[in-house]
Amino acid sequence: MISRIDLRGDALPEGGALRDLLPRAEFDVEAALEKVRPICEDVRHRGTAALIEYAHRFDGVAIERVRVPAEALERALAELDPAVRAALEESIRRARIVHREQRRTDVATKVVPGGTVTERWVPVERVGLYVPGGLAVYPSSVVMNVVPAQEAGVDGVAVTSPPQAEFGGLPHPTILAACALLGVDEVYAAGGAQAIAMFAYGTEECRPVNLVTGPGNIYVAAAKRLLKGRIGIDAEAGPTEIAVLADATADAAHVAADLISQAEHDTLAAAVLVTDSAELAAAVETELKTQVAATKHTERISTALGGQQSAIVLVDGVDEGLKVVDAYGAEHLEIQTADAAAVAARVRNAGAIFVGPYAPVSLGDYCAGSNHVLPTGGCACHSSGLSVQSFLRGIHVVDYSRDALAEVAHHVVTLAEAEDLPAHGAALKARFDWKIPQGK
Ligand code: HSO
Ligand code: ZN
Repeated sequence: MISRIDLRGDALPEGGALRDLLPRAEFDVEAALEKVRPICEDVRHRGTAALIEYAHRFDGVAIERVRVPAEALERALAELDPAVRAALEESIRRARIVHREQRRTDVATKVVPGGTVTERWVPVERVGLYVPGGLAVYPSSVVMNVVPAQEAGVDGVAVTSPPQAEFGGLPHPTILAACALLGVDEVYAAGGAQAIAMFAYGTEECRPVNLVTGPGNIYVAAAKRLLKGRIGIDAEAGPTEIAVLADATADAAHVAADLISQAEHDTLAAAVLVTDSAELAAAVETELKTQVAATKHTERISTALGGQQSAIVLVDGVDEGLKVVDAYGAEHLEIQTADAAAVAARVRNAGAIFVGPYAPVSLGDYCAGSNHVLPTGGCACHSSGLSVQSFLRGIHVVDYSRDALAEVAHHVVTLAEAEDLPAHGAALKARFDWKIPQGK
């Protein structure tokens, strides 16, 4: 059911060429752009009326307003299964522990006597957090978006999630309950591209936001690409991915279970095992067969594991395996080798790294304290997952005295002239009676 790619024997190609040998799903955001453009324009011009129409067309629900009433949030929390409540509370508690430590303190650097540059960390004023609906319900994603925003000090936190026919046109009650647990009272029943447009342009019910974060389907990703600039975005999330770098010491049953766990998200989800052990590869294949047959979402998982985006990659050794996982840049990377911590320390590209036999990705999905909104599609080579930093801006505050400016003025004038921008130099000359001090 899962294909093999054999990279043993010859030396591995470098960089891009190696990346091209590795499996990856087609996720053509560009093609979805034309579909979402009219939807976003419509929301821009007709606001709530357009959202209500799209809820009918795409979600099959008749709603009268998009903002979720406070009573619905309270009711969802009151009716939440106590075990789910306890688990969510623990997830929130651990996420807060980690994200609180990510807060930044302002740094004032004295460049010269009388000349200071301070980096002031200021939270974004208003953010919109997207929580997907689709094949599963993701209250855990409410936690992963809201906690870093709150710990960053964002005042205006709004959450949106698709309306569900089953729940009278509201988002899933567990999502509403998670919002209530986190103290978020601004929640909308909107999904897809139209939800991103609501956040970007604002409607009668929702003031526009500055930044939108959170994963979604291809239309959500396309709308983020389209509206980027007007709003900030975290990333254009693609289907979820797990890569496991394992050697002969790994437990095949655990490796298979972990690959299956992320394949469960989507038929396009990617599961990639990189190993130097042909025995482990064979044992994992056997395990996959029995475990996939025994699990609930067999069909979805079989499609994901059998897709072109998933594979078992055979390599000569752990060093070669490291090259492969770096070229791949997985959203989630598990290291299941001897001396896993030392191997993990050598990884350059991954959204999050899970070290050793007792750190499965599922732990990180819910309760490790780490964030599960992570870069996909190889973006881990240039981007990070969601954190407090995602919701902050570092503003340089420049404060120079007359003497400090006088000391450097001639250099500024020289550089301005070298760039043929004499008016830049004039802004300094004007401050010194048009006579530029020659510095020390
Ligand atoms: N693995 C997903 C997050 C998730 N898993 C939510 C379960 N629920 C992307 O990191
Ligand atoms: Zn997951």
